[in-house]
Amino acid sequence: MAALNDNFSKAELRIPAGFDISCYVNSSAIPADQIRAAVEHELNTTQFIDIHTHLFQPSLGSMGLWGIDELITYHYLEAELFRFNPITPVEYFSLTKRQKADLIWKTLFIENAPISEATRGVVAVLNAFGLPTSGALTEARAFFESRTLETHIKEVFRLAGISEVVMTNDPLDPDEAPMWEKGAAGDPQFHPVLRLDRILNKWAQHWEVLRSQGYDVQEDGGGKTMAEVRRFLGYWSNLMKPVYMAVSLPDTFAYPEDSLRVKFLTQCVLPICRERAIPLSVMIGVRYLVNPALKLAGDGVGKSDLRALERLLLDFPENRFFTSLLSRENQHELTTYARKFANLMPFGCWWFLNNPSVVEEMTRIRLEMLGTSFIPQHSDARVLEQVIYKWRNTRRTMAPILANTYQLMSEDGRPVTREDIRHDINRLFRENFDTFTRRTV
Ligand code: RAT
Ligand code: ZN
Repeated sequence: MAALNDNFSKAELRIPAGFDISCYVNSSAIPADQIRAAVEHELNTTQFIDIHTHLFQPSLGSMGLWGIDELITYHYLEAELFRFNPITPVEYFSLTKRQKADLIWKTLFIENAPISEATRGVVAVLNAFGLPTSGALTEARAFFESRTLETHIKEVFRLAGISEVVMTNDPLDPDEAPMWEKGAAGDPQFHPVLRLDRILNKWAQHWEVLRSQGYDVQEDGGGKTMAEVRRFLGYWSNLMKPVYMAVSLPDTFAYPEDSLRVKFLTQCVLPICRERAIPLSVMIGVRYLVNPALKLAGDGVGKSDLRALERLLLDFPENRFFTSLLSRENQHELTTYARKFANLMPFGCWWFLNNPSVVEEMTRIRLEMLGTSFIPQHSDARVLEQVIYKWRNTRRTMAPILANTYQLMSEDGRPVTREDIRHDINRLFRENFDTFTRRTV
């Protein structure tokens, strides 16, 4: 019998009782009517690597969010609250966390059926832990309060079918940075990423912070600024040992351009990435705070001119770029660029794109144009338990897409084997990340 992952029961793997899995254990062709089950089996038994989240290793203390009130006050749900409840953002943000959660729960889960992607996610998490999905939150709150973080993380990862997550670590976050400097212990389940938004997007508000730390930088980027920012990034790379560096960029991102952002990018970030042999992740297409009153929920999306990315890929062939774009309209173009530039790794269906209809479209385009040479999804989880529903949804959306792909291949004359499916899923959800980051595994 195939070596089923011990972490999954047969029921969890959705293998019907009496189902013949012998075609999975040798390299014989899988019959057409069993391709879908074979794909589901491999998706369910492969432990994915979650390549971009906002989760934190336990040694970073209260940075890491988890539990029912955090799940319900996720900013994706805050944005939905204002569509259904007349409360103003000012009134809402003056509430305590628990009051906010109660209001969102009442509005989006009790007075209305939770049919949106983000609301269904909370339901799926409650369901995964056997908690009530309607009515009062009392039992859910008591359950999460009774958990100890380390064992809870293990259980959450097991339910999500992931082995590791990649964090987002900001060296200019006044809460986070001191913990790294005090020597926060590393964790094999959480990989650091050096996030650059405050340097590349908000230099005017942060140059003095660097200066106060002893870096000889100037607001206009003159003098020793470039060398000093390189020194800053080198210091933080030594401290965090990031698997890559990352930045989110506006839809208006331009390159080449006579701007401080582009100077920092080309004279500081890309050289350090080359020196350390790590990729840079560029996430392009955010329209920051289109509605500032909504705070974290206030960002929007804009279509980008990808000639900027094209020039970066062309000018820096020795750098590797993970890329995720926020606009649906940019996705086909990005996939085409990946066919031109091997130093580009498209990843994920980011933020407003992480809905089954769009994920399906994007994934089909990518598979048809790139085979398995991309990374289909990341969770972007901000609250620990979100990985359970986000990865469940990914598996659910992927299964028919991949099954259809193999079906077409078989119809065209190349039978599909269990090894093909296992190899491809492993490549999509693990190996492409390991290879692109040149991680030794
Ligand atoms: O998806 C999100 O939660 C956004 O708010 C952003 O954090 C985005 O994912 C990012 O990394 O900038
Ligand atoms: Zn993110």
